[in-house]
Amino acid sequence: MGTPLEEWVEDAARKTRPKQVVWCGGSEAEAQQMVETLVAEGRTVRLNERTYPNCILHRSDPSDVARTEQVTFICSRRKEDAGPTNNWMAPEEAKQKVGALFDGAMAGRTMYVVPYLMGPADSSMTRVGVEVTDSPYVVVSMHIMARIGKAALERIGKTSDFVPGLHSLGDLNPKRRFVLHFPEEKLIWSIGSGYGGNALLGKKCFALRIASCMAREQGWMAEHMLILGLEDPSGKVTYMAAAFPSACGKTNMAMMVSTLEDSGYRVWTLGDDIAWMQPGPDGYLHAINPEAGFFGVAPGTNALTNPNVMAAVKRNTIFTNVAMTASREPWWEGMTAEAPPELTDWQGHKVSAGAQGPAAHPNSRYTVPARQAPRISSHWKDPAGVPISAIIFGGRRARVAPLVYQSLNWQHGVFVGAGMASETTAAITGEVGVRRRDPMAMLPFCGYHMGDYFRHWLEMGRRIPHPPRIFHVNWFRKGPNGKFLWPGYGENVRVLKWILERVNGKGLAEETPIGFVPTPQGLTLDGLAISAADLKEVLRVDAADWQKEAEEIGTFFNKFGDRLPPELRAEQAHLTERLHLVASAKG
Ligand code: SAT
Ligand code: MN
Repeated sequence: MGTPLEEWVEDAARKTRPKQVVWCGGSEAEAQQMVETLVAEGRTVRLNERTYPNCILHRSDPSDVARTEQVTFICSRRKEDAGPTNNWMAPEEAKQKVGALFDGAMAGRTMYVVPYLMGPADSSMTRVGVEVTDSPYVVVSMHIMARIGKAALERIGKTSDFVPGLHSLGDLNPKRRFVLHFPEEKLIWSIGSGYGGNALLGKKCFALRIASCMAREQGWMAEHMLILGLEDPSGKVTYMAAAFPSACGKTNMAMMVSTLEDSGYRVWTLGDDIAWMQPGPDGYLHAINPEAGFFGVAPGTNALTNPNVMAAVKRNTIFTNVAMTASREPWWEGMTAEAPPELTDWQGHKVSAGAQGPAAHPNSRYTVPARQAPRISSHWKDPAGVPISAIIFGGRRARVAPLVYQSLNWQHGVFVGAGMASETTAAITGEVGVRRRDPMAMLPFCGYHMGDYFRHWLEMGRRIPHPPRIFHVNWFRKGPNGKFLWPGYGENVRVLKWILERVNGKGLAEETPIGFVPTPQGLTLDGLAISAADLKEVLRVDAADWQKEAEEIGTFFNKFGDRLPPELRAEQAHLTERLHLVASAKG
């Protein structure tokens, strides 16, 4: 009898029948070996070794370029435990149907066994996973995104205390693509895709969907949040976690180059996508970044919008589905004002100037080690995590939501997060720009009934003696001319500065029906070219718009039936009441 891990790996091999099984230790030599394999497969090229040392460009199958939510399932025993926002499949049915696809799926291929840690090796908040996969691209990506090898194996030892994830490319046919989560067993099965969150099982599948279930059982939180530190002129760093849907700028925000550096406000990077948080002995909510790398959206990134990202991706980086210049450098829309004269597009075709459509896929990505972020915080691997003073929710909203507002208290903050909405992006397969409710940016990632998830949030608030203050931001509001009202990127530090002041009981604000909104004087605006009219508009709370918003949130809440915590229904009623009062005072 082997250990539970050995037995599970043997089982996986018996089912998928690979020609060989290779255990991955995470060494640099192994990574290089995998790159050789990838290059030989023909969809991967090495980039310019002089300007982009140790960087590769991988071109995915054209039908496999983003997460596919419609084939992502929560396979809980009872349907109602998956809730109304998840696709559900009965575990037995899932194992039969998708198990058949796994039969012999790795025939002729190598099965790689990737043991990995989510979190620093010495943290009590860290958890372990093992992914078996037949994709060398997944292995090289996991090398960057997680901590692989010995430390993970040591932690597992003879126990069964790991989250197993079985992954195969299958035949890459979208019709035979499934991403399955078994929350009771803490097991992941994914087949038919090699892209991002569908295939790097440590990321959304484990660190969010499965971890959200563990967190609820064990009294912590697994959230779709970046983590950053804002240093003030005294040198003190205040930590914040922010939840935005995919491709709304989390990586850019976490790696922001503050435009207020000269006056002593600097942003330190800790994480760009996922935060695991637990109350610490000091009574604060502490956060770790379970990942070790960033999987960021490339298009739009440039030396002006985010010099830190541009510097970070200059070496040891995997680019996926970006374009390539004649000198074998990566390129994407928005990187330079004009496209280079000769380009190879994301599918490997030569394109000439004026060609139709983008040369880089809109969801093209860079995968970069976190340690390469120029402003990586010295605490990013702190086993105790960092104390979080502010939680920030945000989305893409062309209208309605002001630049920033602060919730009245934790319960109201949970309501703000639960009612969040955003316009969809290229990070998921489907139509772009459609507004959808995306509570806490967890709609596609919560592994259980979202009504229970809201309840868990309320419960956590009661258990944290010094809970973070909760805010909402919107960098994407547009004026009547369709232009963004706020410059965004490094200028967003001005909003963070106000948040910092509010956390410290300062910061000028007006109390509105939706919460505290900065007064125009409350924001530090020196050096910023924004007209008084635009500023007013970006901060405006329109009672009529918000009445509609409140109504829509109410309708959305109906989905959750009697699992919706009554506190949230009450918050929605209070908001409606406050809006009514303001409207009638004006009317
Ligand atoms: O593909 S991922 O899920 O890793 C990226 C995202 O959609 O947030
Ligand atoms: Mn994400």
